[in-house]
Amino acid sequence: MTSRRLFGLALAGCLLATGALAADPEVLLVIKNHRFEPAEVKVKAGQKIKLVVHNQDSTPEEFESHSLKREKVIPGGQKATILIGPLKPGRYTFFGEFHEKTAQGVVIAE
Ligand SMILES: [Cu+2]
Repeated sequence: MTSRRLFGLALAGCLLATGALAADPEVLLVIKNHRFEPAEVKVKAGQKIKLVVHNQDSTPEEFESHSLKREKVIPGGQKATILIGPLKPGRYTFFGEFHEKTAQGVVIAE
């Protein structure tokens, strides 16, 4: 096999690997002024989702959801990735445990 052909195969392998990663959709959630933006996140049911939570406040927040069975502290100014799903169709509420009065949101899987 020529080296050019080997290179071609390696490239095809990379593209396939990238495709596999892209299969888990990413949803960006921002925390700002102790609120989640957006407060309502729509996702596809039956699929794994990467929630990327960017805490733009200077204080830490804890993403917490009983229905999603997740909790994670995100320091001020930091990002955290939270893997959820695959979810059945429905509503999954979450909140910021450190600012529960204002930091409220819901993941809607459909
Ligand atoms: Cu907690």
